[in-house]
Order: sequence, then C-alpha cells, then structure tokens
Amino acid sequence: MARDIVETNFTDTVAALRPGDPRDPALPVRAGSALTGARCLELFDAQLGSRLLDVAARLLKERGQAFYTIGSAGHESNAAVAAALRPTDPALLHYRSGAFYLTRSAQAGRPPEAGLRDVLLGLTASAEEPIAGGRHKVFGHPELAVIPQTSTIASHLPRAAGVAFAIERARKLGVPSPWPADAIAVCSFGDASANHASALTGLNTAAYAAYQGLPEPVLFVCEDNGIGISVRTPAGWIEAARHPRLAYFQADGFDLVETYEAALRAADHVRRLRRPALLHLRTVRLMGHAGSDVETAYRSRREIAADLARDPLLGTARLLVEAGLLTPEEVLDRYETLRARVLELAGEAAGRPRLTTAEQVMAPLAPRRPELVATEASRGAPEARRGEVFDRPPEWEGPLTLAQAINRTLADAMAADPSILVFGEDVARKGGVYGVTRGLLKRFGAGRVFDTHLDEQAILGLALGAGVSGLLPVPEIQYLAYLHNALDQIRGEASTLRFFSQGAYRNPMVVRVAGYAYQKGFGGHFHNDDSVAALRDIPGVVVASPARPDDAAAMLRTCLAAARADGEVCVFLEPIALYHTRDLLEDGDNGWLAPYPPPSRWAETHVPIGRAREYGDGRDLAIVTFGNGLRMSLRVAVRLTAEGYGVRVLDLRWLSPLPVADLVRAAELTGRVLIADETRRSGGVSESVAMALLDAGFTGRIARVASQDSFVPLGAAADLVLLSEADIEEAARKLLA
Ligand SMILES: Cc1ncc(C[n+]2csc(CCOP(=O)(O)OP(=O)(O)O)c2C)c(N)n1
Ligand SMILES: [Mg+2]
Repeated sequence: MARDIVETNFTDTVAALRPGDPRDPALPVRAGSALTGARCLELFDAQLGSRLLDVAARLLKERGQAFYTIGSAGHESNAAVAAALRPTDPALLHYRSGAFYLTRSAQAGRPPEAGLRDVLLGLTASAEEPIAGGRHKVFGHPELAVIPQTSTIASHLPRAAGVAFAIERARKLGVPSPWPADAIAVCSFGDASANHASALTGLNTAAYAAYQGLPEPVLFVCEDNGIGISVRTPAGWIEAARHPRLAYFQADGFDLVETYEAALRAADHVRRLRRPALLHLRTVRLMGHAGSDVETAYRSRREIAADLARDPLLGTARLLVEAGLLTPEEVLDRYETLRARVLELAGEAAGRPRLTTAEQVMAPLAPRRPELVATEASRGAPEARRGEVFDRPPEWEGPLTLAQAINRTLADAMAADPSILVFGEDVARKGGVYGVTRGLLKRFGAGRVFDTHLDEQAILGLALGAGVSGLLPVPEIQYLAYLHNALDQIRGEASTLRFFSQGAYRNPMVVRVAGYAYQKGFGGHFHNDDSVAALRDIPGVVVASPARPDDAAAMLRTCLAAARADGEVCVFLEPIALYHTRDLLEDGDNGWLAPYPPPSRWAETHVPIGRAREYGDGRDLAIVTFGNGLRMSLRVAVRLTAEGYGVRVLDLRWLSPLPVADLVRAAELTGRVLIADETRRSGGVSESVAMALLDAGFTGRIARVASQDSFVPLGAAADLVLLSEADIEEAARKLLA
C-alpha cells in the first residue's frame, strides 16, 4: 500500500532528528518531569499502535473489508490521559481516543496485541469483536471499564455526569457498584461537539452538582483539533466558552510530558476533591475526518501542513531521541516492525467471522426472561433485602386511585430495594405535580428521592449513569411533551447499550412519564401530548401504558423487576387525566378505584410484559384500546351490552411490545375489531394494531377511531380534536349493524 503524507512526514522527520546522550529510562524523560523514560516508551508504543490502526483501517477500507473508519491520528497524546487514570475508572470515549484505549488495555495487564486486535475486529465488523460483536466500531470493553459510545456526538456527556454522581451515591447507599469507591469518571469529546446541547447538559449537570457541594468526580476531556468535519472552531473558543464552575486544565498534545502532567493534575483534582474538571487537550487532526473524507476540498494546504508539523508522534519521538532513549533508527525500526505486525493482524481480522443472521444481530437487543421477572415482581418487602422492616398489614388496602396506587407501589419497591432512586422535576419536596411521589422523600430521604435541575436531558443522563453503576433509577418526566427534547437519551443511548455491548453493560431504568390528554380544559398541547410514536419504534424499549390502579401497580412492579433482572429500559406512561379519577359509569360508583394487594398476593396479580387485559366475553365485537380509551370504551360497552350486543373490550396495556397474541385471539373470537386510539391518526397506535391483525391473517372487519392529526388546543376546543366516547360508540354501532 502506498504510504500517505502523514506516514512519510513522520519517517522523514524522525530520520533527521539529532540523537541525545543515552539516559537511564528510570529517570524523568525530561529534567524534572513526572514522566519517566520507561513510561514514555510504553506510551509511545500505544501512540504508534493507534496510528498504525488508522493506517490499517485505510488498507482494510481499500479492500472493502472495513466499514466504519474514523481515526485517532493527531490525537494520540490521549494515551497520557489514560496513563494518568486507573484502568478501573469508568471511561466514555471519543471516537478518536484510540491511544487512550490501547494504553488502558495495557494498564489492565492485557497482552500488547489484545487492544490492537479489539479495534481491528471492530473495523472489520467481526462477530468476535469483544464489545459490540460486529454491530459497530466502538471503543469499549467490559474488563477495562470502557463503556461503548454511539456516534451521536456529545450524547454521552449527560451519562458521564450521571456515572460520576452514581459512583458516590452507590457508595453512600451501600449499593454494590462495578466502580471502586474512589473511582472517577472520564469522558472525552471533540471541540465541535462541545457546543452541542447534550454536551452542555453534561457539563452543566456536573457543575450544578458541585456548586451544591455534591461529590461529582468526572473528568471531561475536550480533544480540541480545531475543526469538526469541515467547520473550524473559532480560535480560543473552548477556553473562552468553558463552564466557569469547572476547574480548567490545559495541555498541548504535541508534548506528551506536558499532557501527562496536566492530566495528572486534573485527575488528582477530581479524585481528591470529588469535583468535576475539564482537561482541554489541544490536538491536530491528521488523515482527514473519516473514511472517504477529502480534506483538501475545504482546508488549505498550509493548514494541513501546519497540522502535519504538529504530529504528536513526532513530539514523542523527538522527546525520546533527545533523551537518548532511542536513536532515530530505533524509532523507525519500532515503527516499521509494529506496522508490519498491525497489517498482519488486520489481515487476520478481516478473515474472522461476521454476523450472519438477523437472530444473531438482534440477540442482545432485549433478551427477556419472563419467569425470572415474574418471580422478581412477586417478591415483596417481607423478604426485603438489607433487613428493611415492612410496616403494613397483610390485607388488601384501598381502594386506591391510579395516582395512589403508583405512589404505594413506588414506596413498597423502594422499601424492598435500596438501589431504587426516584428523581425528576418537583418530585421530592412537592411530591410531583399530581402528588404521585408524595411522601417518598420523607420516608426514604434525600439520598434516594430528589429534585433535579430543570433539564430533561440531565434527568435521563443521571438515569443512564445510575443504571450502569448498579442503581435502579426511576426518573420522572413531568409531561410527555417534555420527553421529546431529551428523547435521544432514550433512543440513542439507553436503548442501544445492551445492543452495542452484547449485554456487558446495561442501563436498567423505569422512566415514569405523565402523559396523554383529556385534562378537561387544562394546559393545552404541552400538557396534553397524545403522541407516543417516537417511543414505540425504538427496538427493545418496553412501553407500558396502564389505565387502572391495579394494573398500574402490577405493571410498575413488572417494569422494575424487568429492569433489575434483564436490564430492561421501560417507559411507564401514566394517563394524567385518570390519576385521580374515581368513577366509571356514574358519580360515586368508585368504578375506577382498585384495592391494593399485599405482597403475598403479588404473584397471582402479576402482569407479564406484552399481555393485554380483557373485559367481558362478547362474541360480536372487540374494542381494542388503552389509556383513556379504556374508560370510554368500557362505558360504551356497558351501553351496548345492555342492548343485547356481545362486546368485549381489550386493554392493550403494553404499547411495546404489543400483546399480539391476545389481540388476535379477541379478534378471531368476534370477527369484528374496533380500535379506539387516543393517539393521533397518523403514526398512532391504531396503525400498528391494524397491521398486527393483518399480519396475523385476520380476515374479519377492522375499523378505527383516533384523535385528529392536530396539537391539542386550550379549553373546550380540545374535545374537537380528541377521540371521544361518542366517536367510539358511533363506530361500534356501525360495525355491529
Ligand atoms: C448529534 C450529531 N450531529 C452530527 C453528527 C455528525 N458528525 C460526526 S463527527 C462530527 C464533527 C465532530 O467534530 P468534533 O467534535 O470537533 O470531533 P472531531 O471529529 O474533530 O474529533 C459531526 C458533525 C453526529 N455524529 N452527531
Ligand atoms: Mg474537532
């Protein structure tokens, strides 16, 4: 393979270096420095290894054997950042942190070639790659505390702040965590990424925690090469725009000694004071942005040449040659020997097996163990861990409203499991806008029930960090509409972790979301969001939609158990309009209340994921519905039944995965299905329900009523666009006629 200018520049420049007098490798590589010659040599090897992986990636790409090449060339001084940390410090890495990864691999005592092999298998998308198993090229390893990151830039910063928070919180609560008690989180990212809302969330969350005196040991590392794809970052921006409450350290990545010393100072600050810091590492970008990028289209030759002259490999080579630790010939020899070996390993990696079936690809998506979940969900506080005493009589309680049932279930779950945290906006002191978390702060304390600052990305980032750290987060999103500006934290982060780590890392969570419409004239669109489309198509995510108090209690137990047992990511959609509803048919009938069972009855009341609930056994019509639609449909069914029609109502209860077997059964028994869907006509739940019936070969009649493709307006005008009881009744009569 022809050598490109980065390679020839390196070898030509090294050849011209003037060797210094030989020196003892045990001594500082430069007078007075913290880096010994021997350690510098080790880091140089990691730097060379990382560079040669980029060379190999080009070769593999040319041969059509690599599928995602984004290199680390120019950023290799991040090896010194790894060296300043411990291999047990949880790391969330930028896609250019290759030398960091190789250094950590060596630090953990793995053979020198192990890290190289990992990366090459990632490039070639081999099923043998140790973290993503051919699903993506990421830096990650279960034994190196490197949590794999997707390619959505900056989306990992909220989680990083969450991991730092969780290191300390798990220790304080005595909950076992994968991270040592004195660990710090490290999180690297690029300079363009530093502008992203999710980056700002991560930095702000850490600063906000520290400002309140909370321990928040996270080291952010901005690898600043001055450009993002083709767009220059204004000179000095990273320093100018840094968060004023984050301790700031900076280093020139050309100089490995300076980088190591700055990283040591920064890491020491974070570890000792348990406070966040930003390490600003100035780098260059060599070999273009990624894959097929042709830099010359948007950068001048002078700019490219200026970066070449600041190749960090040259910086370290010069250091070693001037210190008399290597001659120029020895540097070149080291380069060539490793080059040949890496290319050899690349050839081997290209021949390793790939993923060959959809089953293989999807295996780690959401491996479910329903029996284990049923056992877990039935385990009440009487067998509580850590000797918690349960202070409740063994009889059924209530009857309770939906809000009370959720509150009661949360309290029982928290009493039984000390790893559960409840947090969000206004959930602690106020007890939630609708009182759902009332009393939890008093009972379980501020360590487990707390108000966050006002940022949904931060709330979910805390959950992501807590989830990978041994805790079981139950964050609340105050209104469904507010989930959407943070949705990537579920879509891109939470849902993908098991997939891209083959289950090595999991972020269990139960995200409670108050949602849906029908708030009788209150609030308008943002308090009456009736769209769940953006949640339902995320592979592996469980979407629970309880309508009645007894279902809410059982389903919440199921979600918590599934999160604990299988690392499940669950979104628990609570219909606001039904929180305090008491009646079903007429005032005072208490038809929407339900008794709350004692733990001894939880096994028999268990609701598995993906099982619907049926009301009635009529053979003329099945009304398929959920949420607010259930109450309206039950009222319609009572009227139709009184007229002699055989009507059954099916509450889906789970919007993902849909209870397809129960649905098809109800359809086949009646031959007529009416879908009563309070979400919007386009992209709403009814589309999937109808298609599930068609997919199953159902040949009977299907009709649907849904809300309009509109936002929900203020006041009584809301009723003009929302699914109504009258809509359901009219459509049902038409089907029955
Ligand atoms: C949220 C998001 N938007 C856009 C992109 C496309 N993208 C990938 S890398 C990149 C530039 C990032 O630049 P920087 O943060 O400076 O990192 P560098 O590549 O320079 O190391 C962009 C825009 C992305 N991956 N994610
Ligand atoms: Mg950049």
